[in-house]
Amino acid sequence: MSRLVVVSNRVPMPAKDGDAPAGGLAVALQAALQERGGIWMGWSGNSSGDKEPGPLSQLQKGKIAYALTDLTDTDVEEYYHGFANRVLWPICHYRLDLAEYGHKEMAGYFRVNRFFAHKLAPLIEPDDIIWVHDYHLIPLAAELRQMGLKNRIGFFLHIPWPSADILVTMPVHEEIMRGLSHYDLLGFQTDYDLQNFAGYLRREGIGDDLGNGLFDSHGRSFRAGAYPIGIETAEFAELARKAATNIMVRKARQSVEGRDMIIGVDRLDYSKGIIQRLDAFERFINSNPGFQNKVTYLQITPKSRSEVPEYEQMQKMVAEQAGRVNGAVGTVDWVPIRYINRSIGRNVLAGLYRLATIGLVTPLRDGMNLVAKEYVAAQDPDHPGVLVLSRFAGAARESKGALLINPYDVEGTANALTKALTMSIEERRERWSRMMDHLLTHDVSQWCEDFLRDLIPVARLQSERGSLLAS
Ligand code: ADQ
Repeated sequence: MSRLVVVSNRVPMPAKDGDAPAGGLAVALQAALQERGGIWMGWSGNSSGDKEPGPLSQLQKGKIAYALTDLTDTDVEEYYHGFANRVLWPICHYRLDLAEYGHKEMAGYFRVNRFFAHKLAPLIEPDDIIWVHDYHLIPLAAELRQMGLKNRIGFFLHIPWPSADILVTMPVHEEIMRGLSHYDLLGFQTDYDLQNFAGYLRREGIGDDLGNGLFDSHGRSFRAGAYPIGIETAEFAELARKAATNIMVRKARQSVEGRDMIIGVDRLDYSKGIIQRLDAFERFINSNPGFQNKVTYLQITPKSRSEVPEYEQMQKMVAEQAGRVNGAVGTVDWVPIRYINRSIGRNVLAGLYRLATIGLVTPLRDGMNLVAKEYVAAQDPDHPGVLVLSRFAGAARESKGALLINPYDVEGTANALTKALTMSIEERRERWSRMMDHLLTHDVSQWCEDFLRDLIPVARLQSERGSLLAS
């Protein structure tokens, strides 16, 4: 069986005993790596200052070798903060206004990808299957090809892929698209992202959509498809069921004191629509005075990327907005919004989702949004809550039982909250089971299997199956 080599900007290191369970993606990829044996390579998250990083630090755990490299201060600034987070992230989330182009940063991005390729190449064997993750590493395959590697290389993009109109505003859009053509399989979250990719090739006249997921561009043929990522549905549902006895969950239940709870869980990021959501909650209370003192909205938002100025500013804005709404609509015995600004263990999170009557997930743009799926998986089948979900999240394509909203339409979102809170239990159950059935069959292990099945050549898969059957 071919080994699997996973490359991602950050690498989730194996959990020590007693740690909170890892997220679904890490678990699924670790399982695939454990089955085939292989390597997970990426940045350690540390800087080597102004000195060149030393050799890879390697840790063998079962059949998986974790291989990490440091980066210099300049690399971190240009590749990670500069280009990945201040150009690709805003562009892919349709925020042209926030993209900051600098030639140094663009050059740094390509340079660090070359550096990763040079660190990785000596570890690769001819039969290895390589799976690269996310927007930090788009040029990696081109760099590996440049060094003569002929392996199958796949790429999965976790964030949205924008339309051609947006993408061409990025000065290096041609190099980025050329980079993508060096993969054998490109995976997007939804068919909209795939259509955007195909639309660019057509519009710029640099490639052909040959049908059946086959594309031709820059003299290479490759496949591209939509592979919507899932969560570890059954395990997460079990975690939520067991969390009822967790002390923090019990305290949370006491503190809502019979009120309905609305929950929002997001990394602090401008793409998540947190400000619009707080506005919608305020509008909902103002238009429905009968709900005063009857609902508690819990927003859990750990800091992220706080070294980037826009994120620091957002942190202030969200805290101020929550305080302002509490001041405007709260009463002496009711704090409408509870705002928690840190990370929470996965089992407590699962229990809190289960307590909430509404999962409020309103990104302005999101590749998939796993919070929406986790909220559904955590519900009590007899008393499920309602998912209120932005139509601009990739998850909206699959969540047939959700109340879909447009997060820019504050009044529309407020109306959806009223509808959710007054929905009959029969309708809630019917909507929930439609979503849960889908999530159980389309979980993260299935996602991983689907992607690898399409990446590994059919002939090799058949011989692997043959040898598995024979053994
Ligand atoms: P993210 O933008 O990070 O991921 P999302 O899919 O919502 O967004 O995943 C966030 C994860 O972090 C969830 O598993 C959630 O439980 C966890 N989380 C959030 N807040 C937390 C808190 N306070 N405490 C603990 N855990 C918290 C990117 C893309 C998404 C895509 C994923 C996976 O932007 O669109 O769905 O990758 O492909």
